[in-house]
Amino acid sequence: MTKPDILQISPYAEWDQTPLDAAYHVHHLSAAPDLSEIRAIATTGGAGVSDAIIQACPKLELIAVNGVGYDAINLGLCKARGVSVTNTPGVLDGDCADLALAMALGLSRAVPAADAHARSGAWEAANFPLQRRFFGAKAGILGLGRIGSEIARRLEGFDMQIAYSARSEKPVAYTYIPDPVALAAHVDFLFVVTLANAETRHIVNAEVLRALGPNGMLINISRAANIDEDALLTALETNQIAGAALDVFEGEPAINPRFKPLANVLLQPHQGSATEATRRAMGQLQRDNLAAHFSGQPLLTAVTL
Ligand code: 8YV
Repeated sequence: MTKPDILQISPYAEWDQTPLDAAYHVHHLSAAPDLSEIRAIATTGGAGVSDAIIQACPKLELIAVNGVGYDAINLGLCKARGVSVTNTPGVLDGDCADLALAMALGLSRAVPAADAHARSGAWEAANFPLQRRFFGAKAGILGLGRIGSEIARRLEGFDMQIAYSARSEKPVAYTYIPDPVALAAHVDFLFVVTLANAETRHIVNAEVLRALGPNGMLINISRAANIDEDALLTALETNQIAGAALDVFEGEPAINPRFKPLANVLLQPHQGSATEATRRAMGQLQRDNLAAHFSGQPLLTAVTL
């Protein structure tokens, strides 16, 4: 049987590349391939696929994303072209939640700066300043989906008082505060976990940041577009909020240089799902979706178009 032609957008680890090469005739975007026979595209959440590439593949049937986020893909265009989209939900929730907690704890207790204090010998001259207590505080979760729920479950172990916003109230014991401004005003730590789309663009704006206030800390492990980054930088520079821990940035991997001198930020290079175990599971789910498609089975994790 001839292998289906697929287009790969960005490089993969060997454990993903080897099985992909075994099952498909893989064309790499970096090699300026002929796109006329491409039936599926394999990409990542960050890289997505441009409209131009989708348009240039006349036989395209499926875009399989290695990632839970599909905001870098034009779903309207896919729908119009009859192209299915799959992502990899579920398998990365635990790692993303772990990192959100690590970032919140690291920010509130200034772990990176304290490490530098011990490492540099500054401790010999002065004790490290006292920091902010995390356990027992009020936490807000903007977007109580799969990852948000895993964060909340972990926060219960820290005796946090948990509130959340979501499109509708959920059968959970946490306080439902749908309005982002009211949620921010209510909490000490605001976790941004919502998926990114036109509705959520800049959902965390200057008003939300003002409501979070000078004792409030922001943690973003979702997408940069959910926050008005310029407003956030101003809020951080003027101590309008106490601090921010960020895993995602506008224009990443380049980040706005205004972040670099700030002492009240903790910065991560988009690490939410970045453990080997989770990346292997994501790759497997992506290939399972491709295999389901090419064997005429229902897709395992299709995105609703
Ligand atoms: C990675 C992500 O950027 O799942 C997502 O949406 O942002 C991340 O897990 C990437 O997609 C890994 O391939």
